[in-house]
Amino acid sequence: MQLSEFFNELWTDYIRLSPQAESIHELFEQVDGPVCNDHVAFRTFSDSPIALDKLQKHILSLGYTPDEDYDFPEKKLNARSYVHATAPEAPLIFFSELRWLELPPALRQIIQNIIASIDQGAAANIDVLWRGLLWPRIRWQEYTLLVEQSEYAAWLAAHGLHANHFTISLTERPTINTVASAVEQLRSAGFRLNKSGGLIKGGPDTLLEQVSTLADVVPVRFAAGQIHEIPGCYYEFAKRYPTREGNLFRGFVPASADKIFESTHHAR
Ligand code: OOG
Ligand code: NI
Repeated sequence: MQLSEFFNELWTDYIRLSPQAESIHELFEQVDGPVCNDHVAFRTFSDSPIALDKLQKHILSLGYTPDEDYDFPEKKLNARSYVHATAPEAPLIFFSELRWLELPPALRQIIQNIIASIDQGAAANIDVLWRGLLWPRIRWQEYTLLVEQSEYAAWLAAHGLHANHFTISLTERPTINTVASAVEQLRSAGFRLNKSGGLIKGGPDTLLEQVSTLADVVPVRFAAGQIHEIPGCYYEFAKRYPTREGNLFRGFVPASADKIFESTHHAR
């Protein structure tokens, strides 16, 4: 599959869970011209037919190479970033997976049931990355149980596989070229931002400066025909700084990422 086709498929799927992204994209293009993506991110379950080691082949087939591995002990996540081997302008990819075996027994049981219903061949085709649910809709009560201890688990169990955010690169934009100016644009247009750990994550010292919206709240169907409004997907904005060698930093910053994950948390 062509890179452009891949990102088009992801975007079409993503904006259904984050209608705000379409408006924001349009706003940024009106002010400042075409948008470049810094990265997109995915979430999945470890130890399953859709674990990262089963899905990675699709990322590699697009020409990406693994760059760095990350660990988020509190959220019980592994993550890996990917850079494109030959197209430096291609967005980076950030892929995390939940180490669900480390969750308390009641939650583990819910996820075990989900995973047991995933087809063994579910990861065969690349479209698995935007297929959404690969299991029957969970019950609302299961969702609320998951949310209490792992917002990530609840999000993934309710939505399935999607790009959970796109990220507008601010690095080379003509005018909205700082995170502060992006914040100003977003705030005056009335979008709610993720303030967990502080509004702006990182800066020149970490070589990556980020801000993200709070996920749109979208109606989702649960088992027994119940519909509830829960956080869907969000939009991120990132500025990268050059390393001492003079190349733009291509990594992620664990302390910042830990808080960016919370863009899909329920408002408390
Ligand atoms: C990924 C959060 C981390 C970043 O840029 O640090 C991240 C997620 O929400 O799945 O994207
Ligand atoms: Ni991100």
